[in-house]
Amino acid sequence: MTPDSFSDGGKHRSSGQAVAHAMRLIEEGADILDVGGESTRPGATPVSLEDELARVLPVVRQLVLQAGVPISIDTYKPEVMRAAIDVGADIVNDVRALQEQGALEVVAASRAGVCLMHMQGTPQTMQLDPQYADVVDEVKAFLQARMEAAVNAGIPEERIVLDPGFGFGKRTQHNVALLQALPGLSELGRPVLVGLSRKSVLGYLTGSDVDARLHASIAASVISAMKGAKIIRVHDVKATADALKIAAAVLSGNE
Ligand code: 7PM
Repeated sequence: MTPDSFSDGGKHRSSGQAVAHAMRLIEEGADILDVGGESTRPGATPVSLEDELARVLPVVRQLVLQAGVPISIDTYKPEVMRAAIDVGADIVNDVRALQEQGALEVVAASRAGVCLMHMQGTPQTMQLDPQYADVVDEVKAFLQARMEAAVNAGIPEERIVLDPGFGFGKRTQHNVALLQALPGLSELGRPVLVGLSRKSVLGYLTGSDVDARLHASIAASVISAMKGAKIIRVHDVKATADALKIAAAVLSGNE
């Protein structure tokens, strides 16, 4: 629901259009819908609380009634989390891993699930000069620490999923290292979520522009699944769902 959403370009800006698109994604095989009102694109300008609420709440409200799949709210603002949960959102997807003041408490006071994501820096500056001694160790330690903070705040471990945050303060080498090391993240004991769909790292590796990254995105989804990811966040649902059926067939009896 952002005018500058990097890969869908704000194509679904009116609530009606967004709901129609969401219903199509479900027909294509989406198991969860993630609704966001502030772009996390590198360098994107922040959105006011009022604008974000006005963008996402009508859509969340309608999808809760209509979608028949869990609805996730993509926000780092505790006020947006609470409002979305109040109208029926099931999951909080937070690129700041509940580090905003009051965010842990909002989720703890609800029955919502939460995705805790790693990011180095902020969306405004994260891609300027990402630096790690060991990206895999640092991401894993961060996710473990945030999971502990969440559990200490009263969020049961069973409600948490973990995400290395591909593209969020990472160079190609860091993204590739994290994908290679994905099985190690599952050792933290919670499902791992991966979002690589159409991202720049795929552009660097293929030379393809954002609107021509479907094949690279499919490859990334299949590799992620084979390396243990349980939730894959994508834009191209039908193609990904087909590809993941092959991965699932290979994985069955093997986990
Ligand atoms: C640059 C980085 C441009 C990221 C656009 C994006 C994720 C997410 C997004 C993710 C979780 C995009 C994004 N990516 N939430 N939100 N994990 N949990 O591709 O990887 O839509 S925004």
